Amino acid sequence: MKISVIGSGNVGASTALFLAEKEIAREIAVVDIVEGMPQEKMLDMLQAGPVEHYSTFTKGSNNYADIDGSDIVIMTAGLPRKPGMDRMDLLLKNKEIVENAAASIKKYAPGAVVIVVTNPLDVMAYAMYKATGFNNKKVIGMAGVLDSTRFRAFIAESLNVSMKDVSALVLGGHGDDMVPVKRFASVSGIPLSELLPDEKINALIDRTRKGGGEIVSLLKTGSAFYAPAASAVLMAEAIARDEKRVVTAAVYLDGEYGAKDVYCGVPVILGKNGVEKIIEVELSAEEKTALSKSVESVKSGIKSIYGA
Ligand code: TXD
Repeated sequence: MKISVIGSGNVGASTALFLAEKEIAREIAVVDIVEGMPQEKMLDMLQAGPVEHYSTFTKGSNNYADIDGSDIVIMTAGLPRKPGMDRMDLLLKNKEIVENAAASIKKYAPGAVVIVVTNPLDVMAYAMYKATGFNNKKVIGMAGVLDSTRFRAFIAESLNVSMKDVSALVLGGHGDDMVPVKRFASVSGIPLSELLPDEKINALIDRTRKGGGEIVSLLKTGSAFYAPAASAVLMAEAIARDEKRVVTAAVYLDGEYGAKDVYCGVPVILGKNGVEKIIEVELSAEEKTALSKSVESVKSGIKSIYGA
């Protein structure tokens, strides 16, 4: 198993470290355009192996040829969001970076499953799918795992219970109109509504929606990276170990949930083939409206770069 990470910035480097520590692949290649940085970070990480007890060989370079033969490619290269900058502002610049990477993935790792992290996430996943021409089941966007883990962490904190027992699902695009579904949140099977009053749940939902922005306003020089990297690694592990994990991911919709030719976050089963199945659940009228609003905003992002 070989996994490549494009981009050795905050998300890319943290992704490589989580991958190494979990020994998901024997070999990890990290490519960035900044000279010296991927080389330094991956050499440093290699040298931590004997102490941290992982046997993962990490290598950094400025050469896309080093992703050769990868089974999984995690795309993190791009510009991060700055304070006051909307995800959509990043669109054109990051599309160019995605298309650049796509050309190399096609050339050097034509059999890979690609996990896209670059923002604006759903539109960039679509751009990666279009530019690689890969089967859409093999190009998957990471956002739902992150949005859900944020919601789960806030629930655990407010109930003072273990994070491990909290389960939650956030649907929709990775934007302010994401759809955290109240009735899918539970603690060891106990519906969240039994444990917290509605207004408290609504406040946690609101904080989840603004979770990325909260971090940006604290960090000022960039956006979140530990939780995003951990979320991308969960997806890579599910694919590498064929775990059939049920998560929310941004996937290509071809009629599912009433949406067509768009990427958006819905529940899926992840395994060795990438998206093994899209799980369609019956949504309430209110949830349907929220999801279609989210789909529409991704569509307008796609339209702005691809035309009607
Ligand atoms: O939920 C999600 N999907 C996200 C997405 C959560 C957090 C961050 N999200 C997005 O990931 C963020 O908005 C950015 O678009 C990416 C990467 O975020 P990161 O915080 O890692 O940004 P950095 O630290 O600036 O790193 C980006 C690196 C940097 O080292 C650049 O030199 C490199 O990308 N870069 C490239 N590498 C290879 N090839 C090309 N063309 C290239 N262009 C820039």
